[in-house]
Amino acid sequence: MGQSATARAHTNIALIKYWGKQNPELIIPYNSSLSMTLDHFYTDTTVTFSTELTADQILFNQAPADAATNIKMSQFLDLIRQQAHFDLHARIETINHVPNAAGLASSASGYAALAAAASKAAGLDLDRRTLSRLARRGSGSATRSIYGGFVEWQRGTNDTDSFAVPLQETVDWDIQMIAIVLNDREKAVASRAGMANVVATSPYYPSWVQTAEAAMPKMRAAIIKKDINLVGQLAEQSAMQMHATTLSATPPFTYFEPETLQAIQVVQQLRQQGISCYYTMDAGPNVKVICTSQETPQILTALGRYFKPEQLLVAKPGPGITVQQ
Ligand code: 2P0
Repeated sequence: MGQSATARAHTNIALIKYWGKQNPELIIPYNSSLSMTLDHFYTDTTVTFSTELTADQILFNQAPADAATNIKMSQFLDLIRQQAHFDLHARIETINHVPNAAGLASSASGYAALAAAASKAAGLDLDRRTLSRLARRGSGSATRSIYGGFVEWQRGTNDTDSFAVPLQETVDWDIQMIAIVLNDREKAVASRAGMANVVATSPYYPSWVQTAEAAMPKMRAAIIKKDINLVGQLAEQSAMQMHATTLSATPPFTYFEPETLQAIQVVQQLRQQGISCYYTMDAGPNVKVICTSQETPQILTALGRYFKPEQLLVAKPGPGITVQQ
């Protein structure tokens, strides 16, 4: 028996951030989140279940995965084996078209592609909502990478009602992001550990949950109105409110580095000159600038005074998952 399938999933950047789990095992978040899927950055994953394998084999860009990743991915495959009622091992071949250093969450596209390829290879014909729930078990942000365009992850309270829904799959207005790659040093605090520490210790955490939830209908409305300035303002607020929870944790920590503040300053100066651009940061120092394609050349010129051309990656809204057998 050798059953194979290949899936492609694109990464996404949250405009309203996911930050903190009410159920760490099932990855049920405390707050809903809203993201934009990107076109340029994606993961291709092929999964083959075979009677000839004696263990799961996992290859990233053709090199064997490290031990921790092996365990995590095998446990994820167990969820699919349980549903498919078989115990075959799998070979997983993943090619990441997400620059490793770009701070563009390859776990989002990675687990979305793995969920789609592995479930298809196992003979399960899952609809996109069920795929979104499955991807969630691998990584929270992967929940949203099943869909293209603007996507909402409705937090829910349990495994069945915590999933993403598409908000605007085809984006027919001018919005894109410039990812500024500041450095490729390994994060001192992984996002999973960072958010757990914040939930457990930050006195501001309850306020985070409340404000993030209150921002969801506002962001939804801003997207429906195709209002880049409102989308940008709300995204900036969400990012800074999320990062404030790290400073207020015990022990306190931050993902910012000096260049993060430098990039923020350039964005603020451009805005003073009348250019619509806004910043957002995730669990790392890199900054993503939300802007129009029309104004991107001017923004790239301004950023080019501080950053090299290869540090500046432009991405448009991208598509949802595709699967082939
Ligand atoms: C997000 N981040 O909404 C937020 C904003 C980072 C900051 O989702 O523990 O890799 O696997 O669920 O999804 C990054 O965390 O965490 C993330 P797990 P994940 O995009």
